[in-house]
Amino acid sequence: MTAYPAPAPAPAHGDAAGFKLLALFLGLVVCLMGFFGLWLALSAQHARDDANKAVAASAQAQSMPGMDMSSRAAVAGGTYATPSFAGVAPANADALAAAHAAFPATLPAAPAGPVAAVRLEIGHRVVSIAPGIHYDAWTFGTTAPGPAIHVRQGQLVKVTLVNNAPMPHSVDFHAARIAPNVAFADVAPGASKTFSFRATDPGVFMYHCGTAPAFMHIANGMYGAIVVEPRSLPKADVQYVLVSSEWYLNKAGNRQAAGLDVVKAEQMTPDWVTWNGYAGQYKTHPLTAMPGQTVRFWVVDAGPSLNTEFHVVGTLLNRAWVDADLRDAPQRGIQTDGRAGRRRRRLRRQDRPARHLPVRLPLLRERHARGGRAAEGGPRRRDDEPLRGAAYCR
Ligand SMILES: [Cu+2]
Repeated sequence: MTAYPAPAPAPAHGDAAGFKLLALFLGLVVCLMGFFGLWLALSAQHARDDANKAVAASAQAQSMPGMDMSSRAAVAGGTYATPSFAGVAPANADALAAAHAAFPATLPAAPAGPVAAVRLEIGHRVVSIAPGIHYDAWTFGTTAPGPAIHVRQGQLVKVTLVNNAPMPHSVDFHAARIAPNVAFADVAPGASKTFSFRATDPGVFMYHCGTAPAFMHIANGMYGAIVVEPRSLPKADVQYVLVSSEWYLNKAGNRQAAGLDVVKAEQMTPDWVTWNGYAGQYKTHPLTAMPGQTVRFWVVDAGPSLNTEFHVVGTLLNRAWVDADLRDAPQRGIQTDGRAGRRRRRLRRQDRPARHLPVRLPLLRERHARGGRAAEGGPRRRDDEPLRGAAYCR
């Protein structure tokens, strides 16, 4: 009997269809894997491009003199801003404060005639911001704040901006109604520009550098006040211009000039808060008025971030024009007001011989906001003292 191998069973019709589906599925998987691989490759290339751009941007930022971006990188890496340097003072701080030439707070005279020529030269220079404390600032003129500018309502303000700094800067006048993309455009290093605007709105306004990032340029010292005096205003015997601002230091500034700590600026935790750029200068060099005189303060909060709520200890302001719209009736009997970037004008009458203390309020909120670290009014502030103002009237 011959044995024959049993023939292999013919595949059933259903099995054949299953193989086709399997093959189709595997083909799709291969295609998808191919696309996925291509996507991964493109993503990796984009990531490399982004990383290269970030490195280039970081290198550019690092190359800006006076601007320390390293702490921002540290934050990204899980660390924080540099420690506070509030209240750092050398042993001879009192002598340094006495020897310091206080920023001139007296309102300068307005030019006569229909045109007020304003020339601002921009530079980078080391300035003193407190006794024994130095800062590598960017300035209009030679100081931070820049010079107080006084014009009369209706005058044509002709601004000449000269950039002597090694990087682009600009100027933005809040008193101007103008095309900012033209008038406030960047000026290259070594270049200059001229533009004009009509001073139609009376009040006191901030001017500042508007080059991006503007808050860093302001934090580095590029701000000032322009007073547009209306045609008729009650007489004042004494007029002062006060500009408040914050300083965010990347080092103490006592041995080597400090620069900007960007993270502190972003976190609004300044080391120093000043009137006219130097802590406590009007404590050692008081602003004065005689009994019976009317004193007018033109106050600008340059920030760049914190509010200044101006208050004179021991008296009230007879009249106050909040946000300095002098066409409105003034508020009367005001104790305090103010927000960052705003402007305001106050009038008070000195009734008797006295020492008064203008301060920034509210003290508690600012102390909490800064962890009790910010200092104003001198190098000897302890954390259990209130923040002190810088100006006195006598
Ligand atoms: Cu600038």
